[in-house]
Amino acid sequence: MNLVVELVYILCKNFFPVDYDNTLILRELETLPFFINTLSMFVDEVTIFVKGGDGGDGCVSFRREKYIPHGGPDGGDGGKGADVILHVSEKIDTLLDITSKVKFIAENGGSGRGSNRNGKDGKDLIINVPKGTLIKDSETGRVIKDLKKTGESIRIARGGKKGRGNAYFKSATNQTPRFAEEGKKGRERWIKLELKLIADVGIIGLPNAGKSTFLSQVSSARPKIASYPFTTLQPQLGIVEIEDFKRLVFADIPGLMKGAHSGLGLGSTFLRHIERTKVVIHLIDISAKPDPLESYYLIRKELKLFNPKLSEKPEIIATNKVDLLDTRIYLNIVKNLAKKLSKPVYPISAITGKNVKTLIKRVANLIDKKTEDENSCLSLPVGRQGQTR
Ligand SMILES: Nc1nc2c(ncn2[C@@H]2O[C@H](COP(=O)(O)OP(=O)(O)OP(=O)(O)O)[C@@H](O)[C@H]2O)c(=O)[nH]1
Ligand SMILES: [Mg+2]
Repeated sequence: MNLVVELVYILCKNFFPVDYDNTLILRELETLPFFINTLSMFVDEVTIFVKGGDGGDGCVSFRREKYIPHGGPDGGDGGKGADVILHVSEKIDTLLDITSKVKFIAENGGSGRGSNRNGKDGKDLIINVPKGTLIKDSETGRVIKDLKKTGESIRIARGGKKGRGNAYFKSATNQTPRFAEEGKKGRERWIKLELKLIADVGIIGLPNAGKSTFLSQVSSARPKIASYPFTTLQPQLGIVEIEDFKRLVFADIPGLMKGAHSGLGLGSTFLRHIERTKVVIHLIDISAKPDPLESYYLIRKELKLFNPKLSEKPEIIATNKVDLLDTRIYLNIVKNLAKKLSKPVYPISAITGKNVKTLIKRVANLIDKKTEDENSCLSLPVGRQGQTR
């Protein structure tokens, strides 16, 4: 797929031979429906139809046997319609398996029969989903459930109730009921499943900032790296080993651009992935245009517009590619940036690994501190004894 992007990019580059501008080319690319189609192939969101099985009908039947006159009602009950259940399985990492079909319909209950034979209950339909799946009602957008833990289940479409057979309705006043209940219809609904990656750290920045290079430097992940923007088309995860056998999951998020919050570029599709990260590393290409301060604010604005909470997330700012500049020059830029932002700025080179370890340590400390803070909040004596929330 990256090959396609590469080709389209090269074509566009030739189309704008003089002083071409990456952003301009990317805007043009977005107008190509073909391009958009290829980009939307990543499955982190899927809409499906789920329907519980219908309850089986009850049966109207009377015992008819030789030499037994007036055999009573013996119509059995129908079986219960099966439920559709979403279950968090540790064996699944993506929603890809669910894309094989759109409709998930659970088994109907069997119909009741004579001689008091009840219909069979439908067998529940279990759909396995990965941890971190958010279930929404696709029509209203309402969040139905956030499946965060492995082994968690939710009945998403209840099967219909069984219909009772006429034997059930026999009473002193009605010895021969000639009616039975129909089974109830199973519940049906359209739902949207969204997969949120649960990473500890999100690496964000403009396209080409060096996010994938950084991930490959700190973990054994091998995302594609190239000198054209939007090389990374879907979030890449990497596990970073920290001292004391600790591990953190880093997510390299596809490049963000101006307008990302409203769907421009790839970023908005993936911004939701950083909603759950504990910390973000904001990577800025020190050698590129716009200048570091401007590109910093550009991304911050997008985060805020997408979800103000995202912009409140603890952030570590790092200027990348310092190997391209003279030490005196890059230190000057970093100093000025830190002063203007009143925040520490880490000068790093993802390619050479310069200062990368220091940055990782800082990330680990910040996460430790955050976890400590959260734990101390949880242990506050609130409510009844033993109740922490
Ligand atoms: N000199 C130098 N080049 C770097 C450094 N980090 C990344 N690059 C180069 O910058 C280009 C883009 O790097 P990527 O890691 O693909 O950038 P990205 O941020 O993942 O880009 P997208 O996936 O398109 O958003 C590549 O040509 C890298 O080799 C660095 O520290 N120094
Ligand atoms: Mg990348």
